Parts: sequence; structure tokens; C-alpha cells
Amino acid sequence: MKILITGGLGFIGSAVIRRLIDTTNDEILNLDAQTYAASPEAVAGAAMSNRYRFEKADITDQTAVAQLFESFAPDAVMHLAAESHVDRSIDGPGEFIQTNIIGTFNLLQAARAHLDAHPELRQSFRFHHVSTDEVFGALGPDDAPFKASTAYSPRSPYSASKAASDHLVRAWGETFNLPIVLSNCSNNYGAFQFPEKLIPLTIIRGLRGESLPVYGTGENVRDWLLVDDHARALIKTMKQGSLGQTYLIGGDSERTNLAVVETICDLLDERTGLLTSGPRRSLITFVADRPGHDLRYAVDASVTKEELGWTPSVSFEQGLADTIDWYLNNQEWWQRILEERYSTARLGTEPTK
Ligand code: NAD
Ligand code: TDX
Repeated sequence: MKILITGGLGFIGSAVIRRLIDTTNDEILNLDAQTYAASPEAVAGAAMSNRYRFEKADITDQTAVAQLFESFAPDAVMHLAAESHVDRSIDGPGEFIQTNIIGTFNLLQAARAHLDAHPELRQSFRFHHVSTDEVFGALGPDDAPFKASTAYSPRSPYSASKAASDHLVRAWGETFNLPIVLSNCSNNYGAFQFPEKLIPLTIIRGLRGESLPVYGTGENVRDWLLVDDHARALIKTMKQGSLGQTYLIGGDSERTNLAVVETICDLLDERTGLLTSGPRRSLITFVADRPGHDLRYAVDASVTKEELGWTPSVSFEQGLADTIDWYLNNQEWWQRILEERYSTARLGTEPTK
């Protein structure tokens, strides 16, 4: 297959590309604008393959997107490019509207034009939109996990922009017969995750003996999935998913934020020894809550498991331990980010735009 992947220099997109290059004969065109979140190092191995091509382009640029569809003539699109950090969507929602909504609109229009020009592709073509469980809003402590039929109720600028893009994709499927499939996944963690997100932020700050910010009381719950398990599920969704379906993907690993941070502290203590001040748990600092902080996310991934024959490969505890080892062994990667473009300072407290 010829697969156009957007956002392939990002955390999840790069994991998808590594897996596709390693395990299939597919050809990849990686379309990425190389924002602050991009990490070319994450596809350095894949880039050595003659089945991989990179184009620096912005999905908000309709002309550039249309030209890339024409020149590559994809059999499928996996659309991951997005502004992805909730805290940044509080500080500056404009980029989220542009990339996540307008960018998705441009891709949908380009896919329509592509199929009009190549009607023979219509039967096999797929436009796969990669989305988040945050579109469904917040669960109470005793609520059943989200299902594909759960009503949308986004509450942050990020999740509202992803909900809007989900709706656009479905509308293009219904109205223009675009062959679409969607997936909504819970929180990912693993190698090459940008240090703004909870798990890498805590690992890096913990290693450096810095305070570990926990928003509010730390009782908020997220469901965690290793990025490589998500990448496997995404490839199955794109290749085997039924037309028009939404697949929920999750790790069956709900944890409170406080429990996640405490576990990271203990694993770092085990690996690198205690700080001179003692165990790292003493670095935990409760800070002002995130505005509009969703209490809990959890997904029911049973349909995805049954239909696509997918299941997570590791427990959260094992995946987290492996991830900590990865950050210990790849300090150059994150140290360069800290020097060049992100200091690990708090984001998302003061709306400015
Ligand atoms: P990320 O922030 O790590 O990477 C995003 C990538 O998109 C970057 O390489 C960036 O350069 C690129 N990009 C951003 N704006 C662009 C634009 N205008 N044009 C072209 N490229 C652009 O994100 P991620 O964590 O890998 O998430 C990928 C997708 O998965 C997103 O759509 C996100 O909503 C979704 N998702 C993420 C998670 C998670 O836990 N990280 C969970 C569920 C769903
Ligand atoms: O310093 C922190 N302290 C803290 O308590 C940070 C950065 C976060 N948190 C909390 C907020 C959340 O409850 O930890 C939880 C996880 O936060 P993030 O890593 O920012 O992720 P989240 O907001 O849950 O969203 C993530 O998962 C779903 C991704 O960023 C999204 O792209 C994805 O859709």
C-alpha cells in the first residue's frame, strides 16, 4: 500500500511509521510541518528505507496538501497531525482551530478530489482519522467507560477541536461517500513522547531532582496505553476496519495521576538511587488545577479487540518501567529539547489569546 501519514514526526505517528517500515512492504509519505513537537530522530531508522519519503508541509496549506495527494497518489491516509497538548490549547487555542479543524478539512477535500480523479481506488481507499477519547468528555468515578455510541461532550479547546474534526470526517463519509474510519484512543505513553506530557515530564524532572507538579488533588484518572500498542491497533484499524466505523482503543489501565507519579518516583529511586534529600516522592507538589480539568477517562475497547483481533501487549507497570529505561538511555534526545524549545515550565494556567 501507499500510505500518506500526517504528523509522522510526532510521538504516535513516528511509532506507526517505524512499525510499518519494519513489518510491511508499504510505502510511506510522511507529511509533517515540523512544529515544536516534531522529532526527526524518531524516524531516523525508517528514513533509511527507500519506502519512506518525507515532505515538510503544513496541512493548513490547501495547495500543498492537494499537490502531495496528486504526486503520491495514496491508497490510504492515516491522519495524525494535530496540536495535541491540552495545556497549550488553554494558552493559545488558535493553533488548535487551524491545524485540527481547518487542516482536517483540507485533507478531506484533497481526498475527495483524489478519488474523483482515481475512481478505481474508491473501493479500497481509506481515510483514517486518529482521534482521542477526550471528545466524550469527563466520566464520574462510577460511570461505565466510553463506547463508540457515547455522546460527544468535549470540554477543552483541544478536545473540542478534535471533536469538530471527528464530525467533519463523518460528514464527509455520509455526504460525499468518502471511505472513512475513525479511532479514539486513551492516553499514550512511551518512547519519544514530548516532555510536556505528564509521564515524560515526571521522569525528566524526577531524574533532575526537581519538584513534580500534580494538578489539583491528583485524583484525576486517565487510562494508559503504550504507544507501540496503539500503533499496532492503528495499522489494524486502517487495514481491516469496517467502513464508517469508530474503533475505541485503550489499555484497560486506569490510574490516578498521583499513583502514576508515585510509581515513577519509586522506579527512578530503584534505578538511580535515592536523592541526597531522600525518596523522590518528597518532590511531589500539588499545584493549581488545570482549568476545566476532566476528572476521568476510560474506554471500552471490547469491539476493537473482537473485530480487529487486537489486545495490549504489556501491563502498564511493565510498559512504564521500560519507558523509564528508554528516557534514561536517551538523555541526549530530551536534553536537546530542553535546551532548544521547552524548559518543562508549567503551561496552561493563564489564557492569553
Ligand atoms: P504530537 O504532538 O507528538 O505530534 C504531532 C505531529 O503533528 C508533530 O510532528 C507536528 O509537527 C505535526 N503537526 C502539527 N501541526 C501540523 C500541521 N499544521 N501540519 C502538519 N503537521 C503538523 O502528537 P501525538 O501525541 O503523536 O498525537 C498524534 C495524534 O493522536 C493526534 O491527532 C492526537 O490528537 C491523537 N491522540 C493522541 C494521544 C496521546 O496520548 N498523545 C491519545 C489519543 C489520540
Ligand atoms: O505536570 C502535569 N501535572 C499533572 O497533574 C501535567 C503535564 C499533567 N498533569 C495531569 C493532567 C491530566 O489529568 O496529568 C494528566 C495527563 O496530562 P497530559 O499528559 O497533559 O495528558 P491529557 O491532558 O490527559 O491528554 C493526553 O491524552 C489524550 C494527550 O495530551 C492528548 O493528546 C490525548 O488526546
